[in-house]
Amino acid sequence: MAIFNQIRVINPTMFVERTWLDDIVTARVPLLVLRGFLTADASQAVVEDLTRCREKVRVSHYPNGALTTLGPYLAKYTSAPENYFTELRDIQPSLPDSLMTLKENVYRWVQRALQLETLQTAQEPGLGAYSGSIVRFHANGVANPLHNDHIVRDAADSGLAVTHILHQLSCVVCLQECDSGGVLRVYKKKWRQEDELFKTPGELGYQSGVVEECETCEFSPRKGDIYIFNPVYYHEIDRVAGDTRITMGFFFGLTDKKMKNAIAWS
Ligand SMILES: O=C(O)CCC(=O)C(=O)O
Repeated sequence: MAIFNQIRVINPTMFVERTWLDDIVTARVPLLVLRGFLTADASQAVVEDLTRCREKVRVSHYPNGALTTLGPYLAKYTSAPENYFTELRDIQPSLPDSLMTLKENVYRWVQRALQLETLQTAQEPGLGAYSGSIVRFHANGVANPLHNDHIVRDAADSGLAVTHILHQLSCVVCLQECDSGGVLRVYKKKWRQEDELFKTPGELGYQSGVVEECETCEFSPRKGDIYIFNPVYYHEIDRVAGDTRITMGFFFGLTDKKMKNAIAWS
C-alpha cells in the first residue's frame, strides 16, 4: 500500500492553521501543492515573455540526457562557483520583468504557507546575490533521470554560503504542462553515501537499483501549480509527450534550527 503517496494540496482560502514545513522536510508529506495561487493567465504571460529570451537558453548534454535551462544552476559549477555568478550576470538583463514578479510572488506564498519569517535569495560574500530561480524546459521526448539534490554534499569544501543550510527543499512552479508524461516521481529514500556505487561517472543521476522496492509518490503538475518537496529524496521526471513542460524552480535551505529562516538559490 502506497502510504507514501500522501500529497497535500492547499489553496489560498486555507491559510494556515499549521505549518507543513516539518512534514515536508521529513517527507511525512512527500509533496505539498499550492494550487489556485498563480492564475493560468499569469503563467501564460510569463511563458510568452520567455520566448523573447530564447537565445539565453542553454542545453547541457550528458551521455544519458540533456538539461535545457534559462538561468544558472549551482550544481553544475561547484568546482568553479565564480562562473555561476558570471552566467547570472550575463543573462540577468535579458530576463523579463514578469519572471521577476512571479518569483517574488512565489517566495511570498511559500513563506506564508510554511510560516517562515524570511525567505530571501542567498548572498555570497564577495560574489553577490545568487540566482533566485531557474526556468527548465522539458520538450517532447525528454525525461530527467533518477537523481537527488543536496548542495551540502555537492559543494562540500567550497565554503559557499548555501552549504551552511540545515535542510534543503525544492520549489517548482508549473508554467506550462505537457500533454502526457512529465510525471514527477519521488521515492521514499534519501541519499546515502553508499548509493554512490549506483552512479555512472559522467552521467546524470543514478541507476534504478538504488531505489529498488522503495515506495513512490507520483505527481502530474498542472499549469499554475506550485509544489514543494525534499529533493534529497530520490526523484525523476517521466518522458514528456506533446507540449513542452515549462517550470520555474528554486531550491531553498533552512538556516536555523527553529526552521524560520530560509535562503534560496538555483
Ligand atoms: O520539475 C519537477 O517536477 C522537479 C524538478 C527537480 O528535479 C527538482 O526540483 O529537484
